[in-house]
Amino acid sequence: MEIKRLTVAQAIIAYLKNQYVERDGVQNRFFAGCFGILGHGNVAGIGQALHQNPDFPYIVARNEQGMVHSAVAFAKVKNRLQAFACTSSIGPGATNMVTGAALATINRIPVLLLPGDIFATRQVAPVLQQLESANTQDISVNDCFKPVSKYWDRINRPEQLITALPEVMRVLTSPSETGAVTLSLPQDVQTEAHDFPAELFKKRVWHIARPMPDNVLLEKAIEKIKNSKKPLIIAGGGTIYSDACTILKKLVNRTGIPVSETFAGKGSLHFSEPQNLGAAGVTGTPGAIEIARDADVVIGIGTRYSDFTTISKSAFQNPDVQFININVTEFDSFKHGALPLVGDAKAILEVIDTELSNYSVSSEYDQKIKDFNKGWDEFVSEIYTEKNDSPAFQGEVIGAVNSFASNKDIVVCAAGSLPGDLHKLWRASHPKGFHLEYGYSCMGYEIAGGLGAKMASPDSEIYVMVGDGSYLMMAQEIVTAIQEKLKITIILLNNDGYSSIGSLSNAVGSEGFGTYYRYRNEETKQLNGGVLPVDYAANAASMGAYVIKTSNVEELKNALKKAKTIDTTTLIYIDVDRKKTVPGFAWWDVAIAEVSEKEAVKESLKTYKKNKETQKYYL
Ligand SMILES: Cc1ncc(C[n+]2csc(CCOP(=O)(O)OP(=O)(O)O)c2C)c(N)n1
Ligand SMILES: [Mg+2]
Repeated sequence: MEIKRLTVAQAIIAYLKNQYVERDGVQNRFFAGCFGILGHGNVAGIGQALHQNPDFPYIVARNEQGMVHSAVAFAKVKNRLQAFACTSSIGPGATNMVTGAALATINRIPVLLLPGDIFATRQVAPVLQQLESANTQDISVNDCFKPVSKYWDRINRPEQLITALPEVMRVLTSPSETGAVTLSLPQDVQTEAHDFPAELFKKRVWHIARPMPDNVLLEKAIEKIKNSKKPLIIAGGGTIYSDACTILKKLVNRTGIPVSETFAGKGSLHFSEPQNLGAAGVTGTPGAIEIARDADVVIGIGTRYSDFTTISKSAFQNPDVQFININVTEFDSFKHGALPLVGDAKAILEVIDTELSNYSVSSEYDQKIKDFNKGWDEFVSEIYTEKNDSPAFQGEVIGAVNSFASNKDIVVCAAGSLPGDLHKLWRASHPKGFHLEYGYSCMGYEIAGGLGAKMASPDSEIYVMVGDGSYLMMAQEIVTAIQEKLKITIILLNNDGYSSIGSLSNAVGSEGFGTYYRYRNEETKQLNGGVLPVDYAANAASMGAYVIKTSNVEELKNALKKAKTIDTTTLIYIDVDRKKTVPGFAWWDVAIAEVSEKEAVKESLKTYKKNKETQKYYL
């Protein structure tokens, strides 16, 4: 047997460099490179290996959580066909990645995490940053990755790599299993040499399959759709990852079946397609909400039915409603007592399209859907129409960005009041243009994510829309963007704190408590003093961004034009009105205090109990 003597770290990099994926005959290298921050837990191991492999790009990030976000955004834009590894030191460097890991797993996006770990030999224990346990030595903080990883392993002996690495690839490239994969690497083991079989480092191509479901179930599903009077498709992220958008359009244009879109699924259908009802669920359009309420057959494609999609299990009120779930993940396909079609969305829709060649919805239903599509577009136009107030209306700010963006550009967002407004309003014109991380809705994803999106799609302008709260949580990857000469355009909407949670707080009777960024008030002892003197524009400029300050939407529009001519990361600052909000059309189950001294809470509880009556189990 031919052998190659390498350290564990060198073997990992050599292996990663030679992994490829292939789908529909198109092949590419799976790993685009490695993000990292070095410390004593990886500098002599993975750090050394990266140093001697300059053809495997290494990108220094500023925060480990941020680099996982960048990696996830990259893989999301690449439809999960390409990904990054992330290396960290031990202790805080490693645990900083836990949030990123959970985010990757919840959104089903591949990322390989390589946290350094404590010495396997244990001789020097406790090493700097080691959290000791009095009842076992077989544990470290890296065990925190277990519940948030789809595959977790610790390499205590070099030869364990030989069986671990193929498992890493199996999971990362599996459309149903993918998410965060964690390979915990004790800092001594990383540097240990071993005689590896040379075959381990040969080019390997992982085929991304398009599995088909059971035939009997498929026939049953087709019968159900044929017999349905009020069908509805809910397009989730899986529609886009499977590249099923073209067949979806063909199917619905011909049959008239309406489509509503989840956060991850928005863009599955061009906004102007007559069958597009727009956003589904809590942040849904009136059309999507009404059609879901009465639907007799709901076809969920690549959706995990989060509470935002199901309006906290109250969206579907037809007593005879039945679900057909097309999902590559068995777990999701069985949700809501559905007829499960476990398999690839594109492949399944192709069969359904053929089998439904004589099916179409009634002309009355067809017209209703078209009217909803048109009516909503008019509503959006009204919101987007310039009023030019100062502070600006967030809906209008979204309108300015949406109208300026070209049909290959990407909007990135994750948390706050923006995601819901974007979900409702944004006119998505291509499947990758609406980049919302709303699985974990993690404040701080936005800028780091924008960077990853730019790496994946260099020809797109990346519009990161971020609130002041999210910006303050994690803006430091601006420096990484400057370092890599990657241009993203950040639109920072300042509304004096957490407007989304402020509205929620009002709705639960708590008067916006704890959601303003204010000085502590000497008299009330509460955080309701004057506005804090934070200068966001100066903050971004200090990291190297080109900054444009605006105070109304007209100035914002000019700033967007200017930003397009700038070739470096740019931040456009705008104040927005916290009180003027885009209307909503559904409730969301956020539990209310059952007893309280506050009248407003008691009132909220009454409405809440009424809403609760609409919730259903779908068995
Ligand atoms: C990491 C993290 N912490 C807390 C939350 C809960 N949360 C959701 S939105 C929000 C406020 C966001 O503020 P900002 O970015 O200013 O947006 P705005 O609500 O003002 O639109 C908070 C605290 C979260 N989603 N993520
Ligand atoms: Mg805010």
